[in-house]
Amino acid sequence: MKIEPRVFRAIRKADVVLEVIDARFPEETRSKGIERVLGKLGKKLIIVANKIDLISKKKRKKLERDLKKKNNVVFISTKKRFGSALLRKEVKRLVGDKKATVSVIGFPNTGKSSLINMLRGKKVARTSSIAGFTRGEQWIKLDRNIRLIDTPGNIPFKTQNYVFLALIGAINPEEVNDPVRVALEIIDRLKKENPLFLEREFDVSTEMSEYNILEEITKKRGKLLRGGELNIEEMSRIIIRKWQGGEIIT
Ligand SMILES: Nc1nc2c(ncn2[C@@H]2O[C@H](COP(=O)(O)OP(=O)(O)OP(=O)(O)O)[C@@H](O)[C@H]2O)c(=O)[nH]1
Ligand SMILES: [Mg+2]
Repeated sequence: MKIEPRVFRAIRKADVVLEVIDARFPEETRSKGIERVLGKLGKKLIIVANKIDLISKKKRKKLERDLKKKNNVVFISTKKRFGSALLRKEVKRLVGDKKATVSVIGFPNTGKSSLINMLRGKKVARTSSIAGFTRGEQWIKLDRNIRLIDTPGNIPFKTQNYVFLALIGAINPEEVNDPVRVALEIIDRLKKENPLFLEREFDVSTEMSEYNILEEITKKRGKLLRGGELNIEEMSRIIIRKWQGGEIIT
């Protein structure tokens, strides 16, 4: 298992590693390879499932059951400023009153910088919706005994799957080559997991195919090309923007 040098540096110094994952993509945003290495090095791991404001209670409960079987897990939403105390408590539970170094790792855009900001209680690390934003390494004192390292979000994704990369926010809506495919994926998820949201937000019936739903939304929002044809592509980018902006809950 080849680990990014900066990630490895952070891991090497840490007693406890916080692996930030996106609660909407718990499997895809975990690095089991790195988790195994942590185990071998005797480091403690806490999986920090972030962005729980973007999933339903039901999904969260299920995820909680699945993850808690084998791992230390804390559910947070840096956006709602939820989970800070729980996380500190979990770190304390693992290290007691000893001096400890904590580091944060994770795939791009999972919310590593946002988490550090939340723990510190004020904005100390910059956040950005653009993947790979954090460059320098920072040390932050969490309390008397615990210090925290901010590592850049570079557990690099291995996948080239642009639909997934767009959903995770690693590609900007303007740069997605086939926005329609991504929008259809979002509609598909909503249809399966939160049809009520789809109906309410976009005022469409969920009985149709994903493509028909997308056409209907485009019509309802009046996104037309010059000749009067539906501008499905523009509507798709709007939907992707909403998804990445955290306005869509599944
Ligand atoms: N809805 C929601 N959005 C969040 C949450 N936490 C972070 N975000 C958003 O996710 C995006 C990425 O957050 P960052 O904190 O910059 O993520 P990062 O892991 O440091 O990203 P890189 O440094 O680019 O790898 C930003 O647009 C945040 O506003 C959350 O709990 N809920
Ligand atoms: Mg960052």
